[in-house]
Amino acid sequence: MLILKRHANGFEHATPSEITPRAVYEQRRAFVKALAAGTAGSAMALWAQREARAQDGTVARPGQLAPLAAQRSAVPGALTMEKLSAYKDIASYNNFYEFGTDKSDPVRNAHTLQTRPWTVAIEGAVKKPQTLAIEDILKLAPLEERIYRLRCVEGWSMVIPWVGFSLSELIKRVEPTGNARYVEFHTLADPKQMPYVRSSVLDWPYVEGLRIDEAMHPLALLAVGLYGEVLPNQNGAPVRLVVPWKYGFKSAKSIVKIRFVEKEPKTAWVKAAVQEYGFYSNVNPKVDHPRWSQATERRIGEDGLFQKKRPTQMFNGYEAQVGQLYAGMDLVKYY
Ligand SMILES: Nc1nc2c(c(=O)[nH]1)N[C@H]1C(S)=C(S)[C@@H](COP(=O)(O)O)O[C@H]1N2
Ligand SMILES: [Mo]
Repeated sequence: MLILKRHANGFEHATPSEITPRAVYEQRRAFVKALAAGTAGSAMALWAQREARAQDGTVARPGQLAPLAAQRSAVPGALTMEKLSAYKDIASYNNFYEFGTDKSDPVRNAHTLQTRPWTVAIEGAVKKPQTLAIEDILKLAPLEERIYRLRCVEGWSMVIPWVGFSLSELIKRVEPTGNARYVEFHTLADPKQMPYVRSSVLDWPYVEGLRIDEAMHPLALLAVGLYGEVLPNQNGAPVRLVVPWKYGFKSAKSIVKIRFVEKEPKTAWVKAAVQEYGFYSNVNPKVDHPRWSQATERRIGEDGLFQKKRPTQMFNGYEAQVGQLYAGMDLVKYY
């Protein structure tokens, strides 16, 4: 449980010795030993760098992914070289409305989420509908590390080292039929585990969707980890979507159902405010939100009085990879 202390400029997290479970320290020690002994592979070396940079983490961490087999991704565009956001920022500044609407709510509340047992039902227009246990999903394809920019529609961004594999790996396995033009992602909505599911902030469950060709794009990621470790609950454990060229809300957390459909899905945010949020939600500096500009963004962790806002990039910087998906489309109309 996280302890928050009052500081001059708001709340700050307690020091690691106060809150980091002993197991995490022991696991780090074992990890460093493995490195010294040379028993860690090259993928581990990458993780070592992450680990070193993550030492500033002051948020409880759920532990290593097993097996430790993540490779650097070979997917073009999947490994941005930008400075990583700190673990503590990624895991304590969250949008996960099922656990509250303040950025600091999910890290405090999401410990009630039960991530085992967990299943994902895959249904609709597919030849092989099936229900997969999380253990099977973890083995569906080799785990890869992907370092993506995440741009929230609210005007902030981070750089996050995810672990997972292309959503297309799962899609190929279930063999979509010709009627599968869109994919819907339904996330858990259990008021017993998620206090705010009783509230009416959104029409639960949180549903997101992609066009099938977007879902098949190799950059569309099913993520199961973060910084080489198990996904913290507040980041959408045990399995979530990450669509780096779209605003963050498309990246549905804690998925329980994936449905292949013919019609464009009615997504939670479109239902909540259709004049503000569209189905596509591609990051686009030229299409403003009705209440604010999308031309620039604030990088979390660089906060400060004199932080220079960064220019927001078309498709969040993934235009070379995904621009072709939208050739000839009016991106103002289809926002
Ligand atoms: N189920 C669910 N998924 C969700 C949300 C949510 O409220 N509920 N918020 C979205 C928003 S607005 C963003 S910006 C990202 C944030 O992901 P992160 O907390 O891992 O950075 O999750 C998205 N996925
Ligand atoms: Mo967001």
